[in-house]
Amino acid sequence: MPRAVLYDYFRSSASYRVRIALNLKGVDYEQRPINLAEGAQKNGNYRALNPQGFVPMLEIDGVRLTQSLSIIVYLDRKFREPPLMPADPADAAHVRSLALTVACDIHPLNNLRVLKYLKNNLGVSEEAKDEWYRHWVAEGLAALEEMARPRAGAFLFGDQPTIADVCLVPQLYNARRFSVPIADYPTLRRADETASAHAAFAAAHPDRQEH
Ligand SMILES: N[C@@H](CCC(=O)N[C@@H](CS)C(=O)NCC(=O)O)C(=O)O
Repeated sequence: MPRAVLYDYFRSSASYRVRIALNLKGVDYEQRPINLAEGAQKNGNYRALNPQGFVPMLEIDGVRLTQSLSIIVYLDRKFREPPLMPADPADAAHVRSLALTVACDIHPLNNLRVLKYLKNNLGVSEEAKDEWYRHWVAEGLAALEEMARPRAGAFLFGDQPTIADVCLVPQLYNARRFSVPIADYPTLRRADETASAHAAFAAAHPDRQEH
């Protein structure tokens, strides 16, 4: 019997973050795919469970959790090993700020509903929409590279994966998917490469999910 049920979508980067965290913590889970391409997130049954109509959502220990970072913090507090945040408060603030740069400043400008709104409601061309995407991703990743570099190791902070890597890897997957150049971000690429060789990250990859 799986310990948890994850409502996700294979290409959703917020879902990808939670899959990585569940794998790192060794939590057994069952997936319930919500097909974003078909608009299943807007379906009344799903909205009744999650009024925002987003994935991911996690049911675990008799509670229903939304918002990927909130879910990951729950997992980190509930399952102590391996810790996804450093113990030192200043180190933890640094790592959290790397994660939030991705989750609050890059990803929300570029997710499906924003891109759809630009195109369908504001009449923005396909070309301008792609330019919007590339602009915000490039600006965010450039800042992240500078922020992470001084304290990075094999991962974004030192040599163990943290919540910052959990957010980075899906964002770089998306960047590649939409042909955003990432050559100028050696620190981010190194962390991504290290993570890709880690079984917990590899098993969470979109290509390894059923859909
Ligand atoms: N802040 C939320 C963002 C969740 C989110 O944007 N999910 C996207 C997929 S990555 C989604 O469900 N989009 C549905 C839509 O745009 O209609 C989190 O971190 O969980």
